[in-house]
This record gives sequence, C-alpha cells and structure tokens, in this order.
Amino acid sequence: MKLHIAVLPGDGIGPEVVEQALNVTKAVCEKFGHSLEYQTAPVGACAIEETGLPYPDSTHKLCMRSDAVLFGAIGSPQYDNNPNATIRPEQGLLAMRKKLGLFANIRPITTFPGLIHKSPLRSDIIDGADFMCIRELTGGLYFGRPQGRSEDGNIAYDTCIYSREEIVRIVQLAYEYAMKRRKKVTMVDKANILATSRLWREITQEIASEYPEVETEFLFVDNAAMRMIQCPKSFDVVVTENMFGDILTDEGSVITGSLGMLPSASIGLHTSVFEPIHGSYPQAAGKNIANPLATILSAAMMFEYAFGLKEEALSIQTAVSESMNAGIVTEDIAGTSTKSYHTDDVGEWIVQ
Ligand code: GGG
Repeated sequence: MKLHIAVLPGDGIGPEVVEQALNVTKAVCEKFGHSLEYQTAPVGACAIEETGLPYPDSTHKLCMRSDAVLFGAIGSPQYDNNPNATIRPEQGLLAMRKKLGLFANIRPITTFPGLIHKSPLRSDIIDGADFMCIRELTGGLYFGRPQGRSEDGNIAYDTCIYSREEIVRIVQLAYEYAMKRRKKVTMVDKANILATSRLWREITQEIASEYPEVETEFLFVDNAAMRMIQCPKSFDVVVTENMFGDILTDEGSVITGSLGMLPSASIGLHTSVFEPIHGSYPQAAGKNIANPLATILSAAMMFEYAFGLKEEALSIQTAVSESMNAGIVTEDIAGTSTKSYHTDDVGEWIVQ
C-alpha cells in the first residue's frame, strides 16, 4: 500500500515526539512492505513565526491532499503569558479542526498491563482502565459566538452552542463504537444546569432507542470525574461535548500512568488527524525527556483508522506494551525508583 501522510510536528516537544513516531511509522512500512511518502509543514507558534499565521493555507492544502496527518503539539509560553496576543498558536489547532471538519476526537484510555497495579485495600480502584472517550471537537464553548470582552474590558464572555446535527453525528458514532465493544455508552453532561446539555441528553435518549442492545448511562460531569478515578472499569464508551471531553481525558490519562501515554484520532469530513492528547510541554522541549509513546500510539491509530491496517497497528501497540515490561520508559513513567530513558532511546527500542 502507498501511504501519503502530512507531518505537522508543531511546537515544544512536538518535533521530538513526532520524530520518534515517524521513525516507527517508517519501520512498520518497511516490515510490512508499504511505501511511505511524507511532507512536513508548520502549525502553531512556529507557523506564526514563519508565516504570520498559526495554520497557513499551504499547511491546510497539504493536509487536504494527504491520506492522514501525523501531528505533534502546539502552544508556547510566549503567548500563554500574554493575554493581549491577538494571534495565538491554539487558533491553528481550532482552524485545523474546523477546516478539516474533525468533529470527533477518539481517545482510548487504556492501561498497559505493565502499568496496572492494585490497591491492597480495595480491589475496585487503581485497577487500570479500558474505555474510549469520544469528544465532540468542532462545537461548544471552543467555537461558540459571540465571544469577547465588553468595551471597558471588565466583562468577558464565551458562548456554548450545539445544534441537533452536531450532536446526532457524534452520538451515533459513539453507539457504533459501543456495538463493537462492551455495548455501553455513558453520556456525560451537565443537564441539571445547561440548556445545551439538555439537548444532548434528549438526542442521546432518541438514539439510544435505536440501539436496544446497548446499555445507556447518563452522568453529570462532576460525578463522571469522580467515577473515572473510583471505578474506571465501569466505562466502555464515553461521549461528551468539547470542553468536558478535553478535561476528562486529561484526568483519564492519570489512570493510565501519564498524560504522555494517550493517543488520539480526530475524524470527520476530510483527512483524519492523529496526535497525542498532550500539549507542547515547553519546559521539556529540547531536553530529550518527553514521553514519545502517545505519539507513537497515535501512529498506530493512523495505521488502523486511516489505512485499515490492523496488524501494523497491533505491531506498534505490542512493542509499546513490551517496552513497558522491559522498563524502557521515560521519566514520567519511571518516577524516581527506576532508571529512566530518553525520548529517542524509547523510540529506537520500539523500532527495534
Ligand atoms: N496534541 C494536542 C495539543 O497540542 N494540544 C494543545 C491544546 O491546546 N489542546 C487543547 C485541545 O485539545 O482542545
């Protein structure tokens, strides 16, 4: 098979972790007899520096003509610490999601066997996790208008808007995934407070009736945050709106061992994007210490979701699992009790 991908390393640790994921992608293509063509383009703060825009048209055109996008991370303290900046790296991420129509962000929250440990007192907690969070990605507070400040600057506002169409397509996707898994959907909202959440709940009830084999559960987001720590095993497919999904999956990553472990696939109307859920981690940039596994696992998702190459994806997931059993891990996983390895050591081990 001929794989034609766009590579967008982005900012901070993005280039370091993407380099390792690309090396793994090349190794898998070589092992399985695929040809790989890739082109690199800027996004985020580095794109602002290069072109003045966080998601230049040339980057978008490359994404549109590629079969998949492998993306690192964006963000820079230079902008985070300047509330008056009118152009921000994150606008590149939002523009990419909107222009590529990436309405669903699929985030598997899976603990690798080598990282599962049990509480000596309670068998129901700290027992690993295996669920999938489906986060809506092109609506809600992130995109709702009006957004802004009053003239005197003392009032700021964001708008949360969802249409029936936006909710239906993602909730249906969640039920389709549940049918292939353990047949349970948990819809997370704040329907006791928010009008948008009540629309989500109403539509989910309608769609649930079309999937009688699937168990449907509704949780308020505060309760879901607690349950995710208390009994992560109770979840199968979690579907939720944009902001709740962003927050809950960072929380979920802690159960799996580190934010550096979680991959994602953003799918929608055009080319799909594969990226770690973490951001640019500027404190670690250039130090060769960041965990590359989230990006390497995103490459595995790319093989499966963009190209239907499940064996290739599994070969990466197996190597990642074995790297943990062998203790070849970066400092976020190693902690202080075991030796930690560099970003490129982990990447090279996975390639081997
Ligand atoms: N790799 C994802 C990334 O760079 N995330 C930075 C960020 O600002 N994320 C916010 C979001 O995912 O909505």
